[in-house]
Amino acid sequence: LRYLTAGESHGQGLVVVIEGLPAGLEITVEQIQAEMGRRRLGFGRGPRQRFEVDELTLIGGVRHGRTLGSPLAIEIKNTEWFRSDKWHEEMDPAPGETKAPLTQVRPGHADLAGMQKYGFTDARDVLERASARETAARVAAGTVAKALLRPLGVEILSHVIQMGSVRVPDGAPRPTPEQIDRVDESQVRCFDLEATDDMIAEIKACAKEGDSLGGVVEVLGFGLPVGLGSHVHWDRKLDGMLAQAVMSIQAVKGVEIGDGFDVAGRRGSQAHDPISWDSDAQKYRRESTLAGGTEGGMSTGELLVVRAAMKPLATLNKPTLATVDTATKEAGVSFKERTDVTAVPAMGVVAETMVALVLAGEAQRKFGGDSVDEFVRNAEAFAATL
Ligand code: EPS
Repeated sequence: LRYLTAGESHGQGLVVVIEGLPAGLEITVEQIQAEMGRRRLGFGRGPRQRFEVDELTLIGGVRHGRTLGSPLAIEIKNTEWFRSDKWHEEMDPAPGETKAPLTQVRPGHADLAGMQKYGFTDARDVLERASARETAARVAAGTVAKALLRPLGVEILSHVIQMGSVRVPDGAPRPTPEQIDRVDESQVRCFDLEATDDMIAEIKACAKEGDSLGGVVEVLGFGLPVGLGSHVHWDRKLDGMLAQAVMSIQAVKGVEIGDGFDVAGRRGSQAHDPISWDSDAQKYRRESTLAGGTEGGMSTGELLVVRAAMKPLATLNKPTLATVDTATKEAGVSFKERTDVTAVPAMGVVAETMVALVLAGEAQRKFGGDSVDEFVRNAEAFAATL
């Protein structure tokens, strides 16, 4: 499974092409829109999320609601471009130049390194593509990956476990796939009601000061087949692939599988998930989730646990971060852009997407199949051998 996104934050829109899907997968515009709507949820997001509607077109690869096995192409129009002429001059693809180059590069963004690397004199040439707007296209692709995993019995969800300094208590119950609506109904996509209130208070206090907040989300994968990924090569290890995919999300600075960092401080006798045989279910079980559902770079069939830490957004509503003007080399503060106070709840949905894309790709590698029926048949035949 391969996919590629294109498009700038304030351009005409985004495009994603997904290649390698089997035929016969049921996909509708409404299904993709619903997932993309989940990404726009969350207290602390900026004004753009309220007016941006995800207008989608399935350009190719689907006929009468089913994939054809050909590349699936999805176009997502940017509302601001099509309902006003606001960005038309600034982002015009035709030859020309901007009247207002951005040169007060923002610390913590791609601005300065990108300008140096590509030889630009306007930070907008970098930030338009570096923006997390691009994750809208990833979520569209992730919807398709989730749809492919569903007939195998795999469900993926996420919840926020930390917002700024507020953290859900250790050992608090985790949501199950039946409870995902409760997570999405929380204004911060947190399953813990008390922590939800504290997180909202933290965001309000932060917004008042024109500052921003980071946090941690936990992605859970239920019903994984045994044996996705492999121990035989470094680049086929499932935990390695998940870490790369999740780390690639804008502003993510840390990824943990299971209790990764906590386990590092324990004795070996307390750091692993004991294995037992469940004679009723006729399957092996691990009694805890310390390893996060992978051993030796392969899925064990237990609950997959992937956590992602997001830094506070580097664009502030009240710019205070010291920087330099790249044209004059004079000291100043980073320029003001319209922004969110926090995007941690949205990042959770994007992290689900990245996990789903990795798992769907690895499930296809293991089970193959040119049609969904063949893919599922092969997975069931493998499961029967266990
Ligand atoms: C973003 C800044 C904001 C966010 C945007 C990501 O956009 P704007 O500057 O246009 O107000 O709203 O996120 C999205 C548009 C989106 O769909 O998630 C940034 O700089 O990364």
